[in-house]
Amino acid sequence: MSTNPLNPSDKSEYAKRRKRLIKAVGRKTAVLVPAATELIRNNDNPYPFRQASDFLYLTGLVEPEALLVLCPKRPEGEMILFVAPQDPERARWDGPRAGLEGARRIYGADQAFALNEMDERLPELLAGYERVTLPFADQELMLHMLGWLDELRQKARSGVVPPQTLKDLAEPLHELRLIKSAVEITKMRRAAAISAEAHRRAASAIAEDMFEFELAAQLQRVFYQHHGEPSFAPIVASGSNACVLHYRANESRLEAGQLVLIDAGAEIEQYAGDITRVWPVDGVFSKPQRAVYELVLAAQLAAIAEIRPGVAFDGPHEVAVRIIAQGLLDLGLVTGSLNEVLESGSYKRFFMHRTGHWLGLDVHDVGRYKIDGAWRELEPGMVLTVEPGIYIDVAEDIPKAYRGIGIRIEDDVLVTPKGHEVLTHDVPKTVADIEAFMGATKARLRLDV
Ligand SMILES: [Mn+2]
Repeated sequence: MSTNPLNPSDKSEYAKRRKRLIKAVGRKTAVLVPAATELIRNNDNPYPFRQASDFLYLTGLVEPEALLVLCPKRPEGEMILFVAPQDPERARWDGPRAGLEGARRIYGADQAFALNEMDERLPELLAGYERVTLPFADQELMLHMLGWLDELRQKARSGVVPPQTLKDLAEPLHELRLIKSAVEITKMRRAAAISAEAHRRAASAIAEDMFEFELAAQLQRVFYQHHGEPSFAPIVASGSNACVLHYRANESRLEAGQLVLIDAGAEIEQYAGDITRVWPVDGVFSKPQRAVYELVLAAQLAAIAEIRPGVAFDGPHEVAVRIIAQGLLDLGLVTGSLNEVLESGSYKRFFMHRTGHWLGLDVHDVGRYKIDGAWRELEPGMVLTVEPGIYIDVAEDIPKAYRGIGIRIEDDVLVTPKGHEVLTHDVPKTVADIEAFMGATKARLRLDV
């Protein structure tokens, strides 16, 4: 558990976010945001703790067993934290906690209470608010909420009016999280740069007969050396394993003549990077591999070029689909006219996912993609991935040369006021750059022996 104090600029950033949330939900609304609970991996042994992104976004506190309560206009202060009190006995085993004093001093709570006082104190905190906004997805908190409302209803006779409406926290909060602040963009640039460094390191280690998990280890070494961790389980997929979109076994051997697809990213200060690159095990693409690679790359570059404020979220995907559909026709993998391929969706046999997703505290970050049924427009401060792919199954009707080729190319892109910025630019991507990078690596390895 991290006990790092917040630096002063972060402290005011969290205060700003809480203010914005209060503004979004209205001053007659109380807000409840729970921390994540610790999960047991196996007997007595917890998973590494990861704070709930919503709670983290509003507090910076990385501890389980906590609840943030925002009570706008309350004379004693708007921000209340329920936390685990300091406990010397538990600190002996698990390290110190912020405690009630730390909740106030470090995290800026106006008042702090022990978490086990929650049931006793919540009804009085909520009394007088018209609405309560809380995560509907949290069943345990919802059950508590019903209990608190019940208690308030019983007191209603004595003139206290309980809140009449419950609203889901996800919508207002996730809209805020979708637009990244300057502080967040700085962190995301670092997550992107460290993710890129990890990909370069893994690529430089690629050699015939290596296991996929050995490459995963190269990636993770870089993440952990920067005090980060993987933002999701790394995918290292050689040969036709690359056609399994979420391949995680990572236990095949790399063979000469194959490609190896690596989809991995660092989580740094809780912000995710997410990069995919494809490398030839020998350092050189074969002609069919190169043809498919160039096609995906053309689609990816064109999709990135689409990104600017005012473009629909789907715009980059549509551009990528068109290029890939035409390319599949040129390769003879689909038949008909371009319009027929697009309308029938026959390209989806080889390109079956969307071109990207939001990126932030969560690798598949929050925020709606559509508003009232229509794709929303991109705005400055949004961060999304651009990751078209082609996955050619091993089947009788596929020319032998193309069977089992799986290619995805992914970068993280910030929408800027004038266009976009590719955060993950620092990994080779063109065929020439990849072959030069791997050639240089192999030359260096030859010198080593
Ligand atoms: Mn991704």
